[in-house]
Amino acid sequence: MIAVKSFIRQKYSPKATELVASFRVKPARNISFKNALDSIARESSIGTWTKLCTLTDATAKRLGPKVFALNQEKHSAKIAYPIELFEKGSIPQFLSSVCGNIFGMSDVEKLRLDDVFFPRAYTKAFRGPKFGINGVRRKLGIKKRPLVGTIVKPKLGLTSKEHAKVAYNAWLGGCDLVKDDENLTSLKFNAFKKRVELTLRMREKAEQETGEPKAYMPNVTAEALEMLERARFVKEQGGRYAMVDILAAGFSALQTLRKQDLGLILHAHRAGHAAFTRNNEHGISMLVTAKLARLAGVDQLHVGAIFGKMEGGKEEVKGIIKGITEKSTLKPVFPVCSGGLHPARVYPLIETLGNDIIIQAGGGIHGHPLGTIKGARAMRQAVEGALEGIEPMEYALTHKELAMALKKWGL
Ligand code: CAP
Ligand code: MG
Repeated sequence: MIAVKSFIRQKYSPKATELVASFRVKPARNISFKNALDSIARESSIGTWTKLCTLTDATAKRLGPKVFALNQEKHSAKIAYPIELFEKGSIPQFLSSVCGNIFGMSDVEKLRLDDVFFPRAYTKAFRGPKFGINGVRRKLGIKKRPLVGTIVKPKLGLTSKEHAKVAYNAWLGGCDLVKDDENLTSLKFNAFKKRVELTLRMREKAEQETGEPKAYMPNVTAEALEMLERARFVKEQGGRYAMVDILAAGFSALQTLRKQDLGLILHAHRAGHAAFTRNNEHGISMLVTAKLARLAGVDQLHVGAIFGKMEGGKEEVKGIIKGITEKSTLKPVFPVCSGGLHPARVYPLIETLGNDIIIQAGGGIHGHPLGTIKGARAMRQAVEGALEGIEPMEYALTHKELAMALKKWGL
């Protein structure tokens, strides 16, 4: 290979205006750690595989990245990129740079983007969440406790009318939020508009009967223009939320939806993320994905449930929560814990993550032996018990719906 200038620095302190990416890399055979890092830095910024007649030293100096904090044992290093390399307010352009060609280069066998630091000058150009944790709490009138939500189950198969009835039961039993499942969009047996109309009507009835604010999170995911149309329809019908499968719809469509500023709280489902986040040695971490979702402007995001059916341990989930709630020019995103949760798992979840979470259970509510209403009641009891610091077994002595849930699913 023809020698090209190295971007590696023995010592470097990134400027406050630089975007810093943390990578781990396993170089391909016959490629040194440093050469692999140089290839990554070049390809994700201003260069290519060879020395260019068209790239002046002045440009390389002004816009070139810096590779630093090398740790060969851990295979890790950081790259600082001048902010001028990034289009303000564009997630697609960021993805094409730092999450682009580099993952397919033959110089690397494995490459993992673990984390990204976005400088203030960069985050400022994004809208971020319109409501964030406090805004959502205000809308629902819930000051401190975790929010309780459900996913109408079965995932697919109910008619719009049946769907609305299940939602109603969940609200009556004590759920604050009811959402569609990720693959329920607009289907022959359950069309979007009819479902939204009927379910919102049931929401009003449930609000009147319980005296509690309730919310429905309809899944608007579709081709971008259709998705906007569906979100507008939700707004017209008096809805407060739109749910989006953010990776299926894509960040571009998500940003477009956020820019409409419809006043809807955006709930982000992350279906499909594990295709590129799960392999710890290759791909893009969920933490980075979550930070992008915050930039784009979701108000709530699935982050993992630690004790549930999906992969994702305590450290990872806590790290993601930190990434979407830490101090920034952007509002904090409400973390959503979902997937395989049931009443017995609520206590350790709250003990581990605190109160600023949304706890969702689909199977863990509609699978209750006495049905959805009692299932939702058992979940609320589990939350109440945990907030009082009473272990589920003890709380169940005086709460029969919780007792039945524990009997079915165990601790
Ligand atoms: C939960 C859920 C969510 C998962 C996805 C489901 O249902 O609706 O899609 O939470 O995982 O269909 O599995 P259950 P994550 O309560 O019945 O498991 O939140 O980790 O993205
Ligand atoms: Mg689901």
